[in-house]
Parts: sequence; C-alpha cells; structure tokens
Amino acid sequence: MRNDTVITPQAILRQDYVAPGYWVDTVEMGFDLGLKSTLVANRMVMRRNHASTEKDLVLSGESLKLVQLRLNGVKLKKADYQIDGETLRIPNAPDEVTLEITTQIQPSKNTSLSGLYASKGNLITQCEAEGFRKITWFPDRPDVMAKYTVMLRADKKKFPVLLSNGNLIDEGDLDDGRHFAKWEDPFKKPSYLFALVAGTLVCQEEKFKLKSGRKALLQVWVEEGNLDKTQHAMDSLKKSIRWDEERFGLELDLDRFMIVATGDFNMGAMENKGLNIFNTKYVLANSSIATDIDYAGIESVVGHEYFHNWTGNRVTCRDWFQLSLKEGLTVFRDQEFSADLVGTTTGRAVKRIEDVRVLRQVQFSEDAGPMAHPVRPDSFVEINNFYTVTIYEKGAEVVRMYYTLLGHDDFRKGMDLYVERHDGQAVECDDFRAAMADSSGRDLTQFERWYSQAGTPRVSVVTAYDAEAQTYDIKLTQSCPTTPGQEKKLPFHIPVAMGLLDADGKDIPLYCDDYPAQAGATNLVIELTAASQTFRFNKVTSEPVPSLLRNFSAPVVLDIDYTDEELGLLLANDSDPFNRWEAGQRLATRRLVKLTKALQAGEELSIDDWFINALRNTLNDESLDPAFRELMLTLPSEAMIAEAFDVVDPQAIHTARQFVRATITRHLKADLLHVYETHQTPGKYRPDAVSMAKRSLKNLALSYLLEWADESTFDLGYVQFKEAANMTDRLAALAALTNFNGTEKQKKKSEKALRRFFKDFKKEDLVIDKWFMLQATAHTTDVEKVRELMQHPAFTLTNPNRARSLVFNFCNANPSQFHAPDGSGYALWAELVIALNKINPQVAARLARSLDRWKKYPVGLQAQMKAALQKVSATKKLSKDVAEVVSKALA
Ligand code: 0A1
Ligand code: ZN
Repeated sequence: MRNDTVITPQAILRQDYVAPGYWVDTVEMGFDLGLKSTLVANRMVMRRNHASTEKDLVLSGESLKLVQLRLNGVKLKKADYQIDGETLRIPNAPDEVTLEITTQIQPSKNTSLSGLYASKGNLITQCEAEGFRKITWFPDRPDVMAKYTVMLRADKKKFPVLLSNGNLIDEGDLDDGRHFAKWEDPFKKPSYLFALVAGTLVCQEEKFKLKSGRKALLQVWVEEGNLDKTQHAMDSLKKSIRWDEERFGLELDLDRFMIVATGDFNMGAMENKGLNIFNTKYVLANSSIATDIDYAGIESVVGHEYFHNWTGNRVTCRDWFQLSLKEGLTVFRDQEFSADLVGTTTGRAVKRIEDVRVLRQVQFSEDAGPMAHPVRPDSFVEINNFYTVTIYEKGAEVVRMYYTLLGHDDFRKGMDLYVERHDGQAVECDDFRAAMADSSGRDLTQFERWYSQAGTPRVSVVTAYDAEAQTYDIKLTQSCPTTPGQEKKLPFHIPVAMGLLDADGKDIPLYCDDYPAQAGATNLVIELTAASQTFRFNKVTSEPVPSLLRNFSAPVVLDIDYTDEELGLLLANDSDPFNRWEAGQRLATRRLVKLTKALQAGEELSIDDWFINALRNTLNDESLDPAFRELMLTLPSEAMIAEAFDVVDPQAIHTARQFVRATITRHLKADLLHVYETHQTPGKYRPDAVSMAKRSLKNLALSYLLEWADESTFDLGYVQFKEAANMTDRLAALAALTNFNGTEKQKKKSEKALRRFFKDFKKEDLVIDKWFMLQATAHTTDVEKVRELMQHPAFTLTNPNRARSLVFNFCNANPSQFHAPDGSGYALWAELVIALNKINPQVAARLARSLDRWKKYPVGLQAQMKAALQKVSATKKLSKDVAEVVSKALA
C-alpha cells in the first residue's frame, strides 16, 4: 500500500487463518551449545491434517544456516523443497513424516534478544511470539502443539547449568570437558513456550507441598552474587501457587518449576512451560536495592507468569490475533491475586485505582491514536508490536466485566468450564465468551463487540428528578469515536455499577424498574446495551447525587456534569472508595485545565481555598488508609491532563501542575510536616501493605514539602537521603532533591547526592537504571543533558533496561522537555529509533511509539514531529517492527 512516501508493510489478516497442513506429535532436539555457534538437530514426527486446505508441508525459519534436511530417513535434494524468504515448503510430502533438520545459529551475534541469544556469557532463549523459527525450521504457530524432548550438550566449565522445559531425565559427562542434560516436557505445547538456559547460574530452591499432597521443587536461578536477592521472588511464587489452588482450583501440574533471571530481556518475563525466564527487574530484590514498587511489581509478575501455566499454556491461543485470550485473562488474574493478598476493602481499591490509572493514561491514549486496535485485532504486520496495553490491560477490563456481570460464583463456574472444555487445546477469544455464557445461562452475544471494536466508548449522563412522583431518571447515552479502519461502531454491552447518595452522603436503597429482584440494594449493576437508555428509580424522597461506574466497572469515559459541591460530597462520603478518589481527580483536573488555559492567556494564576481545604481534610483524615490518602493527594499526571485538551501545550500543563503543587505546599506545610513525622517506619524494612502505605504517604509529603523552597525542607530531604535504611526512602529523597529548585549551594548538594548514589550502587545494574531514570524525568533535564548522560560509561543502548531507563523515560515521562519548541527532542528520538533499529527492532518499535499522538500538538510541533517520523520512515533496512509503527503514525 502506498501513501505519499510511506510504504505500509504487508499485513497478516485474522480472516485468512488456515489450519496447519501438518500436526507435529513429537519433537526431539539436540543442542551442541556455544556462544559463537550452536548446532541444532531437530527431529519432528508429523502427520497430515486432512481438515486443512494447506497441502504442502510448510515451515518457518529466520537467520538459520541449513546444514541438513532429511524426510523419512532420506536426505532431501535442493529440488525437493523451496526456500522463499522465511518459508520452507515441501510439496508432495506423504501423510506421515519424520523430518530431521540440522541448523547452525550464532547466538552472540543475535542482539534482537529473540530466539537463542547470549547474555553475559550465558545462553538464553525467548521464543514468544515467533522466536522459535530463529532456532530451527518449524511450523512456528501456536496451534501446533507437540511433546518435546531436549538434549543439551555444552562445555562443563563455561555452561555448568543446563536447563529446559519439564523434567530432568538424565545428565552426565561427555568427552573433552563437555557434559549433557536431557529434559522431557510431559505436556504438549506450542513452540513459543520452548525454552533453554545454559550458563553459570546459582539457585535458591525449596520443596513445596501442593494441595493434592504432591511435592514440587521450586527454583529461582540467578547470577552468582545475587542469592541474597531471591527470597521475595520465591515467596511470591509460593503465594501464587497457593492462590491459584484456592481461588480457581488450579494446581501446578509439574514436579519442578523454575524461574531464571537475566539482565538482558525485551519484556518483563516469559511463561515458558516449567522454565519461566524473567527480566532481573522482576526477580531481584532486597531492602537496599529495591523499592516498595519493585517489591509489588515482582509479586505481580511472578504471579502473572505462574498463572499462565493454566491460562496460556494448558489452554493456549489458536493464532496471535487471540493473544488477549491468554494475556487479558492472566492480567485479570494477577490483578485479583495482588488485591486478595492485601485483603482489605481499601487495599483492594488502592490496587484498582493504580491499575485504572495505567489504563486511562496509556491505553486510552493508544485507543485514540494511530495504533488503535481491538482487543482481538483483525490485522497486524509484526505481532511483536501487539503486546500492547490494549491486549493486556483493556483485555483484563473485558474479563473483569464478565466478573462484574456474572458475579463471583458464576464467573468461577465459567472458568471451570473453560478449562475443562479446552485443556490441551489452542482456542479463540470466542471460546472463552461461550464458556462464560454457557455456565451462567446469560446471553453474551452483544458482549462480543468488546473484542471486535477499537476505541474508548464514552457514556454521557443526564438526570431528572421528579419530587412529586419521587422518581429519579438516569439517562445514559453511549458513543465510540472512529478508529483506523473502523468508521461505524455499534453499541457495547456496558455494566455500570452505581449507587445514589442522599444529602448526607449516605447510600439510599435503590428501586429500579428494570431490576426488581434487587429492590432495596444500595449498589446495583445496571446494564447499558442500547445507544441510549433511561433507568428509572422509585421511592427517591430527595434529589440524590449519582455515583456511577463504581470501581470503574467498564473501560469507558464517563461524561457527567457535577458541581464542585456534588464532587465534594462524593469525595467525602461515597461508600465506593474508587469513586471517592475519582471525585478528587475530577476536582483537580477541572482546576488544572483552567490554570493551563489561564497560563496560555497570560492571566494571573490562583486556586480557590475550597479546593485546598478539601485536600487538607483528606490529608488529615486518620480514618483513611495512608495508601489511599497518597492516591487522593496525587494530582493527575501531565499525560492525564493532556487528555483533557484537543491541542496539547506540554509546557503550560507542566507549569500549571507545578503551580498547584507549590500552592498546596504553601497552604498545607504544617499538615504535610505532621504527616511526614507521624508516618515513619523505623526498624527492619518490611514490604508489607501497612508499612508500604506509610512510606508512600510519607514520601508524597516529602515531595510536596520540597516544592516550596526553603532551608529546612531541603535538609529534611538531604537527611532522609543520607540516613535512609531502604531504597524506597533513599530514592524518594533523591528524586525530591533532584527536582528541588533551591540555591546554588543546595543544587551542588543535590548533585553530590546523585554522585554518591552512583558510587554506592555502581555494581547494581537495577539501581543504576534508577539513577538514569531519575535524571531522565527531572524537570530540568533537557535534550542536551540526555545527550550528556548517553556519553556516561554506564550507558548503553544494547541493554533494553538501560535504554528504557534514560531514553524511554525522557521521551515518555518528561513531556515538557521532550516537546521542546526547537524540536531537539524529536531529533534525538529519530536518531535513537534508527540506532536501535539495527540492534533490537522490538525495542526500537516501542520507542517509535513515543510520537504516536503527534497530531494532538500545536502545528509548529506537529511539523517537526512529522519530519522526524519521515526521517525514520525513509531509513534503509527498516525492520517490519519500526516500519509498521511509523507508517501507521504517518497514514
Ligand atoms: N507472554 C509474556 C510477555 C512476553 C511477550 C513477548 C516477549 O518477547 C517478544 C517476551 C515476553 C507475558 O505476558 O508475560
Ligand atoms: Zn502474560
């Protein structure tokens, strides 16, 4: 497809799905492992799939040197097969085939971190989505499931540890200082779940008793010297296993479950059967290197990967368009896991708010940009570009809506039915919906639109109170903006959890005509299915304030005109903690938008006392969980505020937000100091919910206190930095110091603190990532400073964590500097996308997405962004990954 200068690469369509021509029953692999060269022998027993229209035997391969190819024992000649790009085709193959293929690969040259690659002298695989084809020729698609036996051979000194999926069935020594290990995975699996690890690693291990009484061996493998950082991952794994047994009746099906940590990884982690491979960021923790947020991240990612064992591995995806079948469901499961571990109502709400914040800030933005796609996409060019917040987070919201519509028990029945029906199969999103419908007897036909239509629906609200008839009408109207390739949208099936508050802020009993069975309830899930629908409530004795979309019951934007007083009532009283928080965010956003506009008009800035007082009351409300207060006191991010504008002015938004922060501090200094002093957590560091909540509120107070420059607050930060007994407090203090706008002397002290931090932690890669991140997001860090940091000996683009820590954070989380009026941020972006494209296309494509929303900026910036996009698009040897992103942005 041609569009001016842009060539859109060839797309793969969901509707073109054809079942595989051959099934693979067994795979026997032999690896002779080496960093520079690895020899892979692959013996597949295959059988024709008579139901398929594909008659040839078709395999995929990439960057492979074919050494030998034998079919049923006979060496194939060049004329017997065709290789066209990444496809190997054998016409006229018999129905029963044993195919033996030997390939040679070069792991140390593989900087894409997909397939078999080298990391600090170790060998690691990453096969999802299409990395297995970089190891051997194979029908590398998730609906081909086979049983694998894997023989690993390598030098015993260089690679003392040899791991693969399933059970270790044999090991021993070979000639020439080599040794071997043989692994067998008892479960059939798609090739994307294959894994091997070879190298110098050590492990923490433990026997763990499963519900059935069977014992499983759990191992966490890390580089030498890191065994003091594995306990939390191990604890998280054990909690995950217990939780899945208890909440979903799903038990670990293997005798051995391994986690391996590597510092070179494109994503968070990977659920390979029995051999999960993790980014070190989601494994390594102790109090001196990891923050509370890191601890929580580890718990949820360990949970996520473990839960995939059933939702993803035992039941997998038919094709990659169904990716959300496993990802949306597994994110929902990990969210529930984290919420259940905290246990309390506010604890659950805190988790919910954090999740919704990400959804709104990142997914809503994706849904409004050029890469918008349905939860089940219809096409893609490069599947790696579709590991998105839409597939993951919106996908999880879709699963959560079943939960809200069906209720706890029927949802569980639906899950049971889904697993029972499809264990060992590769299925579609529709199969999950059918299981939910069949187990509950509900009609979920219209619900399908959540999978097929992209874009964030808007629900607008009009209410009418009739005092005489004592009726209250809520009219809900839904619409959904157009998205690329989807002009017209049909109404969604939207669950709206709601209540009505009286003038004292108390929930009133609800008598809705449409829900007679729930008469008298104070919390109701009303279902919006038409474009517009009116719900009538009876016996309403005075005009209520509606609390709608409680707990964020659907991924929509709710347009409703509240007065400040109504929002104040909800903020102080709503029985739904999510909507209390929401009311506060609406109050703040209203002011931030107004101030931004005032700045643009050159007007004087001011904030009303009423708002400041509402914040004061919340801050000082000891009956509220500190973690909840921290969320209530946190202003919407600059990215969130930007969503309220048609044309974004990043500098004005930044200045407005900083003005509000400084004003809050000026008025609430004494209150903030009191909160700071009364929420200390002395003694041994503990990552439990209560201590984490205290630290989060205390450190929020500190960051506010340092917004208002004076000697005493600076010292507060400085002392906390120097005396911190854990990384949470140390990093929070350093961040506040780095952003402190004080005297020259204070600036020198802040710089000294940054240098000290680097020196103290120079051996800890994950902490050095934080050091870069902190500077990348500092208010004063401009493009020039980023270029300077890129020259630092500790910086490298080849390690994804390091690239993200500086470059991604600057481009995505420092908007007022990245969008510098001279376009220097975009020039840097283009340079780096082009540089990364050569090293690691997946990472390059992620960075490429920083300019997705270029049409939302003033024309002057737009022109410069467009030029940067065109520069990237015109680059020679552009990967499919980057080409897809920039061509869609320019389309
Ligand atoms: N399935 C993993 C995420 C993942 C996807 C792709 C990867 O490499 C391209 C790596 C990991 C998960 O959901 O955790
Ligand atoms: Zn996942």
